[in-house]
Amino acid sequence: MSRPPSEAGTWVVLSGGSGGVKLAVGLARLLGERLSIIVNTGDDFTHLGLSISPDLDTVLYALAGILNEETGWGRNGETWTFMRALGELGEPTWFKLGDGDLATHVDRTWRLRAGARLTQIGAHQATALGVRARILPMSDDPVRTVVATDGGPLSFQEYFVRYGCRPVVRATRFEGAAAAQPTREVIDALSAPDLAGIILGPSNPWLSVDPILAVPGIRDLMRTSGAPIVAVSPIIGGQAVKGPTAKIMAELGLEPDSRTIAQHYADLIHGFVMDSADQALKEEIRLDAVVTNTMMRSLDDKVALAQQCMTFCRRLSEQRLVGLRASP
Ligand code: FO1
Repeated sequence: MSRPPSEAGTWVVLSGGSGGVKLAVGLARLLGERLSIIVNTGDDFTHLGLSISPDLDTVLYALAGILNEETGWGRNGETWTFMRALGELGEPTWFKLGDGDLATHVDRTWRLRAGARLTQIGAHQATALGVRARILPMSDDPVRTVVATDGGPLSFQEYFVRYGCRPVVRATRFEGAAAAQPTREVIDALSAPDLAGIILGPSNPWLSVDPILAVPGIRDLMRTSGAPIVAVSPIIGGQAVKGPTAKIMAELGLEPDSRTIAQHYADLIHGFVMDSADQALKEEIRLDAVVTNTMMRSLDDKVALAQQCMTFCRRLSEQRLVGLRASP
């Protein structure tokens, strides 16, 4: 707990494929190579023989400035010749792979088969596309999110893309997590002597952040890092900005609001960031909380929220230093 109360140093953000990515873009603008993004790989799957890592792809494209902002996945200016030709062959077309995007998956697939680690491939692709922040898969070992629905278990991409999040969710599990190890790059990022803060991005806690926290060792590394940990709520006024977070919360019997998100992370975080629309809930959150605009429409919004999170972490560090000095 003896971190310098400063925005200098290194920072970590945990991200899935939607809100967390936007915050990562803002943080990367401010921090460049001083930012490590630990990315969920529970959504990964093998499709048509290709190793697809959707959240790594989305983070990569967003930080490289080539993300299709309309869909929130895939590359902008994409063409679809491959998908049309695939359809003509009678092959499955429910999961759309654009022509440019295809290169990312082919590159990942052949490199994995040649013995490279997912982390090394991510670093290679990030460097190739001019990204300075470190994009780190949570593990090089396979972890697969399975969504238990009323109609039976579904792999994540079947639930999310093929069935459009329509099935009613009863539980989630992360197959392979218990045997997975955090990579040495993740361990290094979370145990860096100059680590100034850890931010849980506004991604879906149940589908995107929990798989990261399920990798043995990651929670403990976060706790023992001594760095302040803050979470940003993905829920604004009872609604998810994008995706099925609020729907899943209701299906799991939870109140879809920021208070529930804060409770979900309560044993791990020191501070909570919530939207101004939820100001009325602040008193009910038993954590140090910052109320601000968390809706990230523009790059300015992303940078502003990133700055707020960093300032919040700095304040939490200062308070803890003061607390330490005051204690006998
Ligand atoms: N999401 C969709 O809703 N439909 C798609 O066809 C689709 C294709 C796709 C291809 C590559 C990739 O990296 C991501 C893709 N996504 C697609 C997004 C993705 O599957 C989900 O948004 C994430 O897994 C949730 O974070």
